[in-house]
Amino acid sequence: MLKDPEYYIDGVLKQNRLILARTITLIESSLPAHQEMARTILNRLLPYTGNSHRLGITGVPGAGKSTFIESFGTMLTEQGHQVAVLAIDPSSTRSGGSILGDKTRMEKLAVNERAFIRPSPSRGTLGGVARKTRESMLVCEAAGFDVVIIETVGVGQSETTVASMVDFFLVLMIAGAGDELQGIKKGVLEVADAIVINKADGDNILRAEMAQKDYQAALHMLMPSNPNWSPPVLTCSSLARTGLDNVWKTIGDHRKTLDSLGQLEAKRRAQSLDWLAFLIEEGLHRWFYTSSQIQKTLPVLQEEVAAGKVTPTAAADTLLSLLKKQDIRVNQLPTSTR
Ligand SMILES: Nc1nc2c(ncn2[C@@H]2O[C@H](COP(=O)(O)OP(=O)(O)O)[C@@H](O)[C@H]2O)c(=O)[nH]1
Ligand SMILES: [Mg+2]
Repeated sequence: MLKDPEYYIDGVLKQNRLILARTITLIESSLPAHQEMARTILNRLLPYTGNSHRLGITGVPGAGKSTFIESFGTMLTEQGHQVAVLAIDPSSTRSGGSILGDKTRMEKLAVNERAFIRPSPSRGTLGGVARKTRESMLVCEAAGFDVVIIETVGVGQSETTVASMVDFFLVLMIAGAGDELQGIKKGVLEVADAIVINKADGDNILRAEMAQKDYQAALHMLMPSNPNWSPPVLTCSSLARTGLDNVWKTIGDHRKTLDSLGQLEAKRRAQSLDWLAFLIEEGLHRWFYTSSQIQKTLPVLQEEVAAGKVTPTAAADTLLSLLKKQDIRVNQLPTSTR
């Protein structure tokens, strides 16, 4: 049953865990009434958002993301921070296993009073999941969490999606056998604010340091996305809990650099505008394909184009002009994009 908005707003602002979780459930829900309520709540919470370190973490499965977040998050709570962890895992629907794995690897953080962990919404497109995560991040900020960590697996497009919603994007790596750069896309390195080589412990320390040099050389050849910040390559061990303080110091240095140049606000503003553009595109796309007119006409025109009777350009013009005749109202948009 839905309560009135005050219930959720007050609960979130008082950092009531149960109500925070319920609010995120509303954000994740596809029921129109829930989405409407979530929008009301978010609008009211907006003035209380923005006061956190927004951190994104990616890395291939097995790199140690969950273990890292467990150790790093615990360290931060010991220093007095309040840490929220959100996950984007586009593979979880298929594999079904990663959330369970994460729960067992974030055992301590999961019961930590100063931490809040929310696994990935298990259904939806990357765009849908990204919206939910972005809005959940805002709710966590309103609840007073001063560090929000968004975790994603290094597959598909999810890394760049996460990079576009955080202040600091960290790529967690492990020293590979031989080819250090294998399995990581160049686009990911381009958006990284730091690379951290994990599992620098035991007889792996030397290999981790070699990987560190390789990545330093690789990053050297890329144009930094911000001329005022050269992404460092660090090493750490999430199991032995070494090097984690250095990661936090780096995040602090990055923040100071952005702040001193007035770039943090600018970065977040640009991210909001990008997000708006994305939502518009996604909404238009869905609106197009769910229009009954289009659904009727598209197959016909597809056949004609395939048969060489109509050019693709003419067919596209015809389809788009069908839409132009319709009155565009927001409430005609499918609820999933709202
Ligand atoms: N030796 C060592 N093993 C680690 C470290 N961090 C994680 N692991 C191990 O690597 C495996 C994958 O870790 P996990 O956190 O689940 O990786 P994820 O898939 O990226 O979330 C587990 O067996 C961890 O115990 C580390 O710092 N050192
Ligand atoms: Mg994991």
